[in-house]
Amino acid sequence: MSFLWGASASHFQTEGYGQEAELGLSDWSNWSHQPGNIADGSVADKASEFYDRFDTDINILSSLNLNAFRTSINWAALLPDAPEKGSKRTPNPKLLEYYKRVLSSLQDSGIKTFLTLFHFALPSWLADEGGWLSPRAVDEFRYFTEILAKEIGQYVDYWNTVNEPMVYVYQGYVSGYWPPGQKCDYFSAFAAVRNLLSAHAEAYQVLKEHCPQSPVSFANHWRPFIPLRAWNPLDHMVCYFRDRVFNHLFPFSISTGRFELPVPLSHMQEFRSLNGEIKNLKDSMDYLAVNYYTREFSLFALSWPPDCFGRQAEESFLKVSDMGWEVYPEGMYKVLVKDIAPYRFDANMKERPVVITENGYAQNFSPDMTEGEWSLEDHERVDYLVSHLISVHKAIKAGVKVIGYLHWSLTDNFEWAEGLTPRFGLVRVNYFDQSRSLRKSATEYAKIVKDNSIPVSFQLKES
Ligand code: IFM
Repeated sequence: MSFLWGASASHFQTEGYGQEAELGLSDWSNWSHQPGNIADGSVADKASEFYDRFDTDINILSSLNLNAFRTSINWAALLPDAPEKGSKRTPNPKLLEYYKRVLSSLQDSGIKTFLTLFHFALPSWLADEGGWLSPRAVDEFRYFTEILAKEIGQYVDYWNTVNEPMVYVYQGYVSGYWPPGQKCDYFSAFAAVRNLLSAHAEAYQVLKEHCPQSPVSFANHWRPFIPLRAWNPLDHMVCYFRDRVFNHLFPFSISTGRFELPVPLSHMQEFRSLNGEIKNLKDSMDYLAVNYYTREFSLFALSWPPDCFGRQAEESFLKVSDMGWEVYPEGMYKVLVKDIAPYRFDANMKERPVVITENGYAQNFSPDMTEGEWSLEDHERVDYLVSHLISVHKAIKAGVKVIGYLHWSLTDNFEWAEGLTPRFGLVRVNYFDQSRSLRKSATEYAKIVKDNSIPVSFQLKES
């Protein structure tokens, strides 16, 4: 099989499904319409109009020589109603038809499909009754997965059950920047993680039953945590703790089949009730889906009671993107060679292939920008892309079985609480008329993909 070169996206950030905002179908559509929740005041009602323009975007993928694409399914619009006791609902036929058209045109263009089932947006009715804390969430997710497996399973090459579960719970229950907007609610955060693990395990079973040929995983956001003060043992402790929770809690639970909070949480009465085995969880991961962007300096923060999560340092030491994220390609190598090492082999010692399912660089440009050359000469993104690909290549040479790289993102899109301003696209979107323009990063990426190698000039620059 040739290397998978692709791009990644998600439905809410790109789709612009008309009725979603109009009828308030998802928690994110409602949240983004409440004043103050989105930094630049924008909404995702139209986003990059993938719903109406997927043909154009698939043609762009092909023109860039890409052979893989990842997106997600709009759960909220597919199954907008709460289940009545005992009865099952029919999925929105128009939307199902749309996904069939998207996925089959990708296949017809020779593009492998990666499909994410939960990428941060919940049906409103489920969010209203507690989201991932609702006792119905896991069953509903299983039902949703079953519909997709039966209806569109034939078009999906790789499944991702859940995207970045720890980012999701952190933003929703600790920072409060995302729905449900709770701050420092650690118990709910970990209870949601437990239910997300159960949901993943159920979905894995369903997909194995209906689509046994397609590998299933979840996408983990990996972020190396670095002690701000190398001499300070408390900063080291904070980093150790953040790493155990943010990077490892989900994959470690999958490899053991148990949910175990790290010390000291596991000694606390309230949290202890969450620990324990999760049905069907053990080893439910066929490949490793790695999202990597940056590293994070952390430090111990004085507080009572002591906060074992510490806090993120404000300092940065390298060039940063407009998200404030340091450009640290060495981190990609570290993640691939060291951090994911405990999960590279399944219980039968079969090696799991690795796919970089996200990696990208943002630059801020107001959503009001229209015609002109702005942002097209994106040398910073080219440097980011190439330096990270060099790290991926080094990891392959070191023996890691990386089979694909999907850049985040194909087009500019809606960056959650930051709105439409951060532009992650290889392809610029002019939100005024939705026209697409290739950035320099797109054409450079297309050349790399065509040659299946990084030009020597870039490699020399790196060494
Ligand atoms: O845009 C997000 C995506 O939805 C999940 N991973 C990180 C990206 C950039 O923040």
